[in-house]
Amino acid sequence: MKRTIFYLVLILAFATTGIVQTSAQKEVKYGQYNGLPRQDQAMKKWRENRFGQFIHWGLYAIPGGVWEGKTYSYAAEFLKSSAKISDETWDALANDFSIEKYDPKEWAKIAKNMGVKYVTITTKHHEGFCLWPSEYTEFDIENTPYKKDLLREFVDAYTAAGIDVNFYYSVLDWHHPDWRYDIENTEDEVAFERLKEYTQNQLVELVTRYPEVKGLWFDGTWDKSWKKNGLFSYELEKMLKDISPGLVVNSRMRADEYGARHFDSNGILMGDYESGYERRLPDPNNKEVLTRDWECCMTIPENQWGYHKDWTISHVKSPLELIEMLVQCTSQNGNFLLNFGPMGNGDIRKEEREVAKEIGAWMKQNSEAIYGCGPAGLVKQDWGFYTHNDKTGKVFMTVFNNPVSGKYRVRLNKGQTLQKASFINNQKEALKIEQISSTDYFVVPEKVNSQQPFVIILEILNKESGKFHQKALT
Ligand code: JFZ
Repeated sequence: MKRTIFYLVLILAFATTGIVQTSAQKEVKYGQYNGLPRQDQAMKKWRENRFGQFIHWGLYAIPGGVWEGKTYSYAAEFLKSSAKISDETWDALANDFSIEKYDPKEWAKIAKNMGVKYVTITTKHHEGFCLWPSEYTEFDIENTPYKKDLLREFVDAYTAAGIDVNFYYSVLDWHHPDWRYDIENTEDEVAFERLKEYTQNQLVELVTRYPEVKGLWFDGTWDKSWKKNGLFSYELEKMLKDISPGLVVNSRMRADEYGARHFDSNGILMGDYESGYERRLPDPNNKEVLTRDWECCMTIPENQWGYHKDWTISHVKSPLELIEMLVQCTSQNGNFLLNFGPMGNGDIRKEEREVAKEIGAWMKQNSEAIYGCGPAGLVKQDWGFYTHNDKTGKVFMTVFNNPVSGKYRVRLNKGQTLQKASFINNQKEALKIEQISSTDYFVVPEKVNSQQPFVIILEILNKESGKFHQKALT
């Protein structure tokens, strides 16, 4: 009896604190309004692209993390704040933005050879400097020695190379007098209203001036001021999509009316894809990410987005590490956006050229395992990652870890058989297969290249339908 009373009291206590009601849905007015995942052509293209290039370029590329002889190890695009540089001094950098080595056609060629299908460029980062001639500010490319619209040249060059162009835009703006971290009084409120107008004007300007743009990548949206303006970001997303149908927008743009970001207060993703994987990847066994679109953005050094002169201050990822990340993202339904920070003179540093070249060489052989691919719905094995092309039904195993036994385990789902395994670059020749049980096999190649990740294509047949493996079977 005592125990029953004890439990009753416990239940009552939880009920009144609301803990037992965590599953209750809140009414969210400014949350997601599209059905997700989006299945229109523009979104399908975004998803099939899988591999993109991020470009962080602005005035911060000129000092490159070094100020008055001192090297600042924190992210170079934050130098104004790390080195406590005054607005005046920073803004004067625009006079030195002559970018005499800027050659967008060459940039596009480097990107194309690396194998990316899309690019996302910072039109305005936190410093507030605009890479396009904006009607709404003087702090832009027009007022530099370069004068010309570098963004137009960029969009043209990348578009001609068949690479989809997306714009990054930071709402947070250190240059704009009306930007506020929080809204604490009427003065802040009035100022932030002007900032909202500026933001909207510039974004409308961008999607109108550059109708080729495929997507917007918002940043600097974590401040209280923005979080208090859920309705505004909700309406802005709609407005921009009306002007530019098909536009793909990241989850970082929005906050709902309760200030929840990326996911609304009911846990529903906002925007079209999740953009929270920043310099990190999901756990390889995370199944939740398979249900939605997402993108991981990655730096080559530890944490440098803008150009930093000294890359010896942190670990610099090798092309092999980056290829592994790209394959992992694909295997878990995500895109991989690899960052480049061009130099203040417009050149691409040699380390980045080298990375691009090596990834490109790998992609030339193996990109069939990336483009248009996604999760395979098979149990992950230690040798690496499976990817799968829904259209062809092909399954790819990309090997990063060679087993000492020389045997590569494959575990199928019930009702499937492994018909054939072959190297991606020699599909006529079948590799030896040993069946271990009704679901498990070993693929046993005679010889492997242990210097590079390699791809084996599997033909998996579903016994009942006679069709090749489909992801939906899982
Ligand atoms: C932001 C920027 O501050 C940075 O300069 C760069 O542009 C990057 C792509 O985005 O940095 C972030 C944003 C979000 C997180 C971390 C750094 N985050 O969610 O952990």
